[in-house]
Amino acid sequence: MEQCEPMNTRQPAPDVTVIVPTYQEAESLPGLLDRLEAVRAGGVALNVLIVDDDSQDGTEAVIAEMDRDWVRLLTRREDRGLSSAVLCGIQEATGEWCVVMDADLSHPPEVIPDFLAALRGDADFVVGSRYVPGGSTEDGWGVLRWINSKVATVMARPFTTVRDPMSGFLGFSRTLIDDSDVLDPVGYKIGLELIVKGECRHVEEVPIHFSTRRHGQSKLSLRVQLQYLNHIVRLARWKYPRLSSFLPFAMVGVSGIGIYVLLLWILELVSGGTLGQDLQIIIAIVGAMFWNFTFDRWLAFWYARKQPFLPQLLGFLAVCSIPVIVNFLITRWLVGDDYVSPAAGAIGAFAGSVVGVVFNWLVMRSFIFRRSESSSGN
Ligand SMILES: Nc1nc2c(ncn2[C@@H]2O[C@H](COP(=O)(O)OP(=O)(O)OP(=O)(O)O)[C@@H](O)[C@H]2O)c(=O)[nH]1
Ligand SMILES: [Mg+2]
Repeated sequence: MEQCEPMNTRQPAPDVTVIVPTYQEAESLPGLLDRLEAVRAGGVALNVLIVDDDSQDGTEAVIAEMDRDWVRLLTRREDRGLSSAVLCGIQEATGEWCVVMDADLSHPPEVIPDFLAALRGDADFVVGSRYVPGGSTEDGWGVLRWINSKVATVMARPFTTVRDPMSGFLGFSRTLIDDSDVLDPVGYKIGLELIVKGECRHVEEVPIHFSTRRHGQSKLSLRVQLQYLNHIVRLARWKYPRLSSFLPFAMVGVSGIGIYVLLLWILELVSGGTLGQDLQIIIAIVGAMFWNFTFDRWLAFWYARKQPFLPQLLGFLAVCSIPVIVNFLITRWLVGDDYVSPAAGAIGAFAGSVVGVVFNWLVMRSFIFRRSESSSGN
């Protein structure tokens, strides 16, 4: 995790630290702080930690001018990014509980007492939710943004049943994550990361009305959306390591059949049979094996990518040779005397793959692509 600059002063521990990541939100901050002040006046002992990525838009002046001793500004001059800003805020928080919210007034601070009530009950995580009864989204979301949010929500389904896992309005205990090294979010969805890696069992959703921002600009770019895909893959590898290895392995195996058949077809077309059947089959098999090796190493055995290449390649070829021999013999038997038909190749490869997929995966995982101490989970 990235480091952040330490705070200068410390106040007596409040019940809750409200962490507000900001980038160029100077215009929104006075309104947000006024509303948080009203929540304090209602009896919630909270302090606020604004984690700003050196916006240079007057944020520092706004905070200085408002001069609230329960508000701290933490300016990160080198690190960047929403998730790391939130992690930095958690590290520096002093309250027993943390609430994370956007600065742009999309999230109503008035529900913070409901968050606390849930956390003091049996919730181990609270989400401000648009998609539970009583929750809503301000009109004006374009179709694209709506579809985007729904698709992203569906993709989070294998990890949590929370209705609004994309929410950035979160509440949890400051000590939810003992070992912050386990956290490795990319992009925006720090909530999903905390719920999954904090192994939260009881996530409560507090309904909110999600308002459209009035000031400043959205930082939700296409790049951020692509990072979400990467984040989902990382979470899958963390939560379901075997399945996340076996499924790509099987899929690469199927694609290898396609490559094998394609190569047989191209060789037959180009050579017009002059290469000889055996050579044609061998070239196609070797081509498909290299294809599978490359993609298996990248997708199925990602954790061993940094280990030496050559022993992995040789081990891979050795293990593959068993189903490959099955494939060769079946193709050879089906092709008849002179013509290597792609259909024969497909049947041979299919039989070889069925024999090989589970056997190969188990052997390779145990002997060729082993997890080392330093293997990254992602
Ligand atoms: N520190 C920090 N804060 C960020 C960064 N990117 C976004 N934020 C803040 O994170 C919060 C959420 O970002 P938004 O741009 O509002 O994203 P959004 O809510 O999905 O999009 P809109 O509804 O259009 O506002 C806001 O308070 C931003 O200022 C960043 O790189 N660093
Ligand atoms: Mg926003």
